[in-house]
Amino acid sequence: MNPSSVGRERVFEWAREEYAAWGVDVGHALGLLSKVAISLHCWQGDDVGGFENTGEAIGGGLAVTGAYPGKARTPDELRDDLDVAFRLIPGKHRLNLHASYAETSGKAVARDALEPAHFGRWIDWARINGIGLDFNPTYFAHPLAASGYTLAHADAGIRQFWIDHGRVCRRIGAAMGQALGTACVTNVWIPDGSKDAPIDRKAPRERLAAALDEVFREPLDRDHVRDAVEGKLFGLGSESYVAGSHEFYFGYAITRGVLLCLDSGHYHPTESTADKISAVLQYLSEILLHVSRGVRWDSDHVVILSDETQAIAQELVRGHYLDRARIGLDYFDASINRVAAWVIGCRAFLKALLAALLEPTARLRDHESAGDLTSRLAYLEEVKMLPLGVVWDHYCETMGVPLSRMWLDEVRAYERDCLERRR
Ligand code: RNT
Ligand code: ZN
Repeated sequence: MNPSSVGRERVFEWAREEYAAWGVDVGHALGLLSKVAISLHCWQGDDVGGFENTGEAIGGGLAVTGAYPGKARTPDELRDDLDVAFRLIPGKHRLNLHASYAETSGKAVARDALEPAHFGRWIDWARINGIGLDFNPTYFAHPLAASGYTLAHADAGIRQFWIDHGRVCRRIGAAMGQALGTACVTNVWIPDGSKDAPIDRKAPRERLAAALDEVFREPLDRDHVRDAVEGKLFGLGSESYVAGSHEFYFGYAITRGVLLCLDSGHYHPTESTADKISAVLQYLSEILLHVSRGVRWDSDHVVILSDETQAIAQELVRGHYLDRARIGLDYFDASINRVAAWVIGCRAFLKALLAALLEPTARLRDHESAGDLTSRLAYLEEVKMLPLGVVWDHYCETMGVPLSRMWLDEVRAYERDCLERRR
């Protein structure tokens, strides 16, 4: 032990006692935190580009802004970048892939003809690194999505193409889950909607429900693949109507027994995603979270330790929901170093979880049930001053990742040695 780590050790002992005085067991909290897997979204690494090289615009109402140099241009570069990010995040996490990240050896493979073999290198990489995979069919950046409609399209042929895409993606998800021994969440998000107010809100939703039933028809082992559906309020170009709205998918998930994905950028800005967790989990066995940060709209800013992020983590912990929620990140910022963006967002959500795990929840709840709302508020505010950062540093050190400040030096070194050469 060097002198500074001896100092840190003492400070940690003091912090442990501070928490103990509030009835909180720091060791127990850290044990729980180390079991949480966050699914890192591959698409932060290349601005949602994927590797189909069709020259197709991203579309689907998704927009990536910024021109920071060094984005991954090939699957190998993306994996290199992910290796760096994973080394700087404490714990064992997962990778969330999109179908458009298939590796087809230079051959054009239609999205309805994708196979597990096209993700073989991703699966090998995940196995070597002990990382679980999650998956998503890609319903954007494609000529047959250019109208803004996919699974809810009025044309039966186009609808069928996208149904078949969904089907092959579930099989790919199942192959990933089976190969890695951990169920792959395969999440369906489609952009379908319209810029201006439609006369017919009903028919696209009827078509969507029927198309989803086709996508999910084949029975697959839940130990290999878990289906999820993700709704949204609006997108660029679908400001007035989105077929797959929150209500649509909430009902769909309940009646079909699939996971509901709550993306924290997908609601009215004053609506709380955190508040929805205990509501929807009354009726669903599991949910998927896309932790994101909307700034004025679904802007997909990098996740930070905001009140909203903390509220989500608090709900997961207070409700004992950590084993009923699969957690993924979903944002894309091309204005900063993309590897740093992964690390910042993932570390921020882990900090939020740590804060929630270190909350003296039982005590606060006792005050609440006794009707002592003064103590509840007073102590909630005092708890904010507890030495969270000391415990976080200790956690990073014991998990073998750089402490606060230091991780960015590694990203900078990687930027100098690798990313800058990509110009
Ligand atoms: C879009 C959804 C969706 C996408 C990814 C790329 O609004 O949030 O999850 O961000 O599939
Ligand atoms: Zn999302």
